[in-house]
Amino acid sequence: MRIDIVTIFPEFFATLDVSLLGKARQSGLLQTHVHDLRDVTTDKHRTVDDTPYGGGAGMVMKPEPWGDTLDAILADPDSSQRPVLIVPSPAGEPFTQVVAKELSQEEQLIFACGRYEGIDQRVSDHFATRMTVRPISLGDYVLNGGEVASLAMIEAIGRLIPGVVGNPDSLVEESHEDGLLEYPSYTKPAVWRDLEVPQVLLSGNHAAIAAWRHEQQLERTKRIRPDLLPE
Ligand code: JDE
Repeated sequence: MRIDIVTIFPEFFATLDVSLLGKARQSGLLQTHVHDLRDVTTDKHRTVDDTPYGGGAGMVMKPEPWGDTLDAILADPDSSQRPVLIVPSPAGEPFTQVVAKELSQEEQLIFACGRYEGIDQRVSDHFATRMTVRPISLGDYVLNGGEVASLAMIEAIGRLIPGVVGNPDSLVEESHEDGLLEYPSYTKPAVWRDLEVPQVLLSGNHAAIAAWRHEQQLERTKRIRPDLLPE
């Protein structure tokens, strides 16, 4: 998979060198390209924003630097035929494990990291003819820019690329595919600060352990995320 990131803060993406995704990049399973939006500006102040038409607070990102940067990415002979343009935004569709799985099967993703109050709408409108544009929200809160949201999505997507996670079993168990929250996990020692590991986990009875874990998942989901349960 190829991932392009367009941002005015390329330093945020230095962390792509570490951990699992760093290994995926070293092994060639993942290529990442970070583009500084200000590199295509020509004025002394390297301006990327301006005041909103119609008035209102804050600034809006100008369309020209986005157009020039995205044109250059599409013109790269290694770019795919129709990449997916992901625009992190509180106004996007919710990011879920299902969305991560879909995106992990794409050849090329481009993350457009907006700052200020957002990006001139015509950038999405124009590139929708040349890419699949998906505004995506990490959750119902406002960040200062799309960078941190992009990093979270890249991590969730990157670990689903075949070969990136060492043990595929760990993907199946955590996959949220049953739509329930995870069961609680324990490891050694069996007693820590007077707290004991639940006896059933030490019993060796695999059916009883599976039943207990499922019960724990249901109880947690009912208590913390009742919206995930069917009627
Ligand atoms: C992504 N969940 C939240 C923020 C924004 C007022 C202030 C700022 C592309 O347009 C954007 C992007 C962002 C940054 O992303 C997030 C986010 N998932 O905040 C604004 C909108 N209204 C606009």
